[in-house]
Amino acid sequence: MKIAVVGATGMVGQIMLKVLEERKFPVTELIPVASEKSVGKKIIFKGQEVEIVSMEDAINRKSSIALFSAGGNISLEFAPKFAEAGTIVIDNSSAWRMEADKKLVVPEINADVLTKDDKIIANPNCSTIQLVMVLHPLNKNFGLKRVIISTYQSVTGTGKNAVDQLNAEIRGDKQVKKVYHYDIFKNALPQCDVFADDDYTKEEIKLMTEPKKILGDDSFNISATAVRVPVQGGHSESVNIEFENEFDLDEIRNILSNTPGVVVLDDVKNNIYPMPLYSEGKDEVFVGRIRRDFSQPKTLNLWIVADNLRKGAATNAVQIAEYLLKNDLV
Ligand code: 11C
Repeated sequence: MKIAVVGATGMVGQIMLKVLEERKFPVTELIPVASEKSVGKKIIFKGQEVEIVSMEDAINRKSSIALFSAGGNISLEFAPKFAEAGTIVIDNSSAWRMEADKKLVVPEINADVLTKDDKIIANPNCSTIQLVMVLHPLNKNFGLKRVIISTYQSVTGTGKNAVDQLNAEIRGDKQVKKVYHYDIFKNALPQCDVFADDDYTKEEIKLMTEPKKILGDDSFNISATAVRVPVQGGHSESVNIEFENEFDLDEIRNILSNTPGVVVLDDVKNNIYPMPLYSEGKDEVFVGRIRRDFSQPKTLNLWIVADNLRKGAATNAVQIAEYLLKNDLV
């Protein structure tokens, strides 16, 4: 299958290539696309050099699928052109996620909404994906009433320049161009992305809207605070969940342990819980610190960690492509 990767030199694009390779996706021809200054340069895929091409070139080469991770504006301009040429776009930006006629997909949860008519498919925000992987099985069993989420997000979510800023600050190098308004080393910034409506950031708004669309359920309330921390890979989330129905903690652990893609790491006697440092490079969503909130009935606290560039972006996109292939939708 001919596959284009748009944004092939970016942090997520690079992981997309790695994940396609690791999961042995049947790529017969890879078409890497990057900005004009990279056209003609080579990337390595399956041990071979492959030349980076321009957007126009890639559209004309009519790949079956294009994995996009080049930012919202590029997606808005070019995804429809790929789609017109007969290519199915799986888009990692926020451009199409909340459009009523576009599907927002986490394959383990709602891949069954996909049909042959879907030409632009949206990949959710990284912090949303790891959250819904845990919310979905709990919603099915106990009914969500209210979710309060606070995130601890790694600098890789912002991109390479943010990783450079953190590393420069660790080295004590003052010359680096700052991506954030403040130092990130030794700090915690209660701002991920820009401020939007009602003093919430765009990241918080994504966390409050995307889960309802993916779960196909807008009957529950959700409130978010997103914080950037000096972590280099892996987002963490503290989540407080009030259910409609009573639950049993062992049942919760059992349900999550049996959820494909979720790994329970919860043994506090032995100091076992998920941490971003150990989630890096892994495709699973890790959950721990599972405990009852004694301040009100039917309420649970837990802690969710995942590699934001993998399950939060590249792996989820490749899993959507795998689903399309397996179900004859491409
Ligand atoms: C962050 N979640 O960590 C963002 C990065 O809408 O796909 C991904 C932004 C998005 O800042």
